[in-house]
Amino acid sequence: MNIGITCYPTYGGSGAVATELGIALAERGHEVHFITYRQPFRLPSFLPRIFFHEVDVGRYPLFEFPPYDLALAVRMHEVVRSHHLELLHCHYAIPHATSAWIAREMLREAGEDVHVITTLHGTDITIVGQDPSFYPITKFSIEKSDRITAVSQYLKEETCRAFGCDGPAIDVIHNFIDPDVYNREKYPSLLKKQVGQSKPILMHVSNFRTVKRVRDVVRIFAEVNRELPSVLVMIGDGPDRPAAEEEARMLGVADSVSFLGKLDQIAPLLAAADLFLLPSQSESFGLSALEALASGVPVIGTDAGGLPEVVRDGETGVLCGVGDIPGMAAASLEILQDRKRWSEMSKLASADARERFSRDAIVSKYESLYRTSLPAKTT
Ligand code: GMT
Repeated sequence: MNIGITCYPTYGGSGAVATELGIALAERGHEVHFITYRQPFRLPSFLPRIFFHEVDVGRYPLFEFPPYDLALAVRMHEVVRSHHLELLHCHYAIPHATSAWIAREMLREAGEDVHVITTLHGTDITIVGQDPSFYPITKFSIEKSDRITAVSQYLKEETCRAFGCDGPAIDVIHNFIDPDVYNREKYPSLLKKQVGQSKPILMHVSNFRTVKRVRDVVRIFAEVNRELPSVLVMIGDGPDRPAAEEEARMLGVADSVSFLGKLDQIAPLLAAADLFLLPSQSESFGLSALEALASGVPVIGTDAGGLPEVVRDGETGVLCGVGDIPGMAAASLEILQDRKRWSEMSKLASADARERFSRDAIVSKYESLYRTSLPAKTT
């Protein structure tokens, strides 16, 4: 198949999933065209059967807000025609599903067609999509997609609750990991060398947006560190990083916290971690938690949204209420101070991630969704 993929190229789960899906599809012989404003962060510079089409938003002095969604629609329309794409797979509804709808309408005017599949990832439904400025167009664009997928059962139910269930049925296709990449045994422990072999390493990876509650990460760590000297490694960047840094200074733990910024290759770092902290306000799935589990790192997080579908509470991690810092700190200490329990959880985390979320099985689900979505002659 010739497939177009549009996603946010920036640091974040939806871009990571879209890119890794595209790479896996190309490995299976499909031709994959990424259409977005920048090369996606997890896309290496060259891979066979993968093409990147940059969306150029023309600047004009009149535009305080250049219309990216229109430029994207035009680029989608052009790439569909020039590379004979059969489907456009949009990751994150806003504005990608809307641009795809425009591109498809333009094609239909000329007697051509393309199938539009939208994968809902999280805040496109739970926050941004429900903002009154976006709600009607989000609902419209979802309903006009040929097929819709959601990355968790929670997100499917939330979509129906917030937007109604009038559009196409929603298939739940969970996110995935490559078991060869997220493998603890594979990497030398560079991080342990840097931060000290003896202290447990707690880790957090995110885009540091408010929804991630990164100050809670530091607060949980400070409580753990008081009883069990440890280190906290913060990976990623975003609007709340200064607040997290300030929190670390205020709580007197700044010397034990390293902010490493945005990094592409997370697996070697996860391989050195003892616990992963994800105390999010809302999390439709929690790809970073899955990557941690697959690396044998138990997860301490919140029972918000789709996280309970990923983390088996009490078995591969512990989930507490949003903002329950004492609860998350106590659970962290309990696991870190009992190495036998840690070891059992670590093994189970890695096995469970492999059993339920392996790349091959999940990519096959997308492939079969594509096949059943397309008219018989093109499959
Ligand atoms: O919805 C977002 O805020 C963006 C998105 C991203 O690009 O990181 O995150 C969502 O999609 C991820 C991949 O499917 C999920 O793992 C995250 O849980 C989800 N984020 C939220 O729901 C806050």
